[in-house]
Amino acid sequence: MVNIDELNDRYSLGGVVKFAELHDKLVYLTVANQYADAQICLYGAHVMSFIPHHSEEILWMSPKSSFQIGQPIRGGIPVCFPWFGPHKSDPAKPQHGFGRLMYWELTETSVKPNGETFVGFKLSSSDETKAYWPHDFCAELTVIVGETLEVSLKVTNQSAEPLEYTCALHSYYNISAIENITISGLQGAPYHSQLELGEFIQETPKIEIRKAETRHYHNTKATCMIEDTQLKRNIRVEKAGSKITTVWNPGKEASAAISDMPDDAYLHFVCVEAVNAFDDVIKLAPGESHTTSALIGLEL
Ligand code: TA6
Repeated sequence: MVNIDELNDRYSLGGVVKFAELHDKLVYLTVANQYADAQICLYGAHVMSFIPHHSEEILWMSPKSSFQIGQPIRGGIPVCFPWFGPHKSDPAKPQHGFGRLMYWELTETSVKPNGETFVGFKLSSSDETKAYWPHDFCAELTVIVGETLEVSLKVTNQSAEPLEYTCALHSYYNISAIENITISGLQGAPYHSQLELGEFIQETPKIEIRKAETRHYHNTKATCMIEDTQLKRNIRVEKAGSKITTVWNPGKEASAAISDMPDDAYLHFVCVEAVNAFDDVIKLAPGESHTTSALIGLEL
């Protein structure tokens, strides 16, 4: 199990990185450096908070998140791996894979020469992962906390056979209100929606969300901007190693039906996710790796 004293002895970095228990249940670490404050839970290697100095919280965290082992954390940046959405053949397996339902091993905390904080995690195949997915793999999740937040998921195939996986950095962004924001960067991109039949093209330069939306934009590596007229800030979401961008807001009815978020949660967050899935499934030969990253910051 994860021991806070041992973690503090081995991985705390002066006042910069410290470990604590969240609601007496899960172990997390706090980062406080010259650029920002952040919180990362070791369960799921889950970034829960990122507050650049002189700004408000960038990520949305549900006040009703259960923070229980066996349940995903609601909000922040869930790491969906090794599948995105429902399992393709076994509905009994957990939605969005098992990566967000396990403790990841902490491998490194360090200070970069420019004062940014680096945090590294690893999830290796084990009997527990093989109960869900038969492959030998190593997944490494790294987080760099600076003026921007960089999150990268590198997966290496350690088996003798090829493997396939899908994944997402399922970021929830904190917004003043859904009617105050637009998302730009996806104009011209084809998308399919989970809620409407058909294939579509993003015609307008700015997406406005006025109802439940689960849109999967294809063949796009574009940087997106979440413009918030009330908070007077633009969140810039850059990505690499991903050709799908998912935009999700549950809308009123689904928000009320999801037990670990408030009924009106749909007003307060939007997800813009770096995804590999659909026509962007990752196929790895033995020994091969792939990295999916998101770089999140404020555009001044
Ligand atoms: O990324 C969008 C999505 O797959 C939606 O379909 C929605 O269900 C959401 O993720 C949240 O999934 P979760 O399993 O965390 O409730």
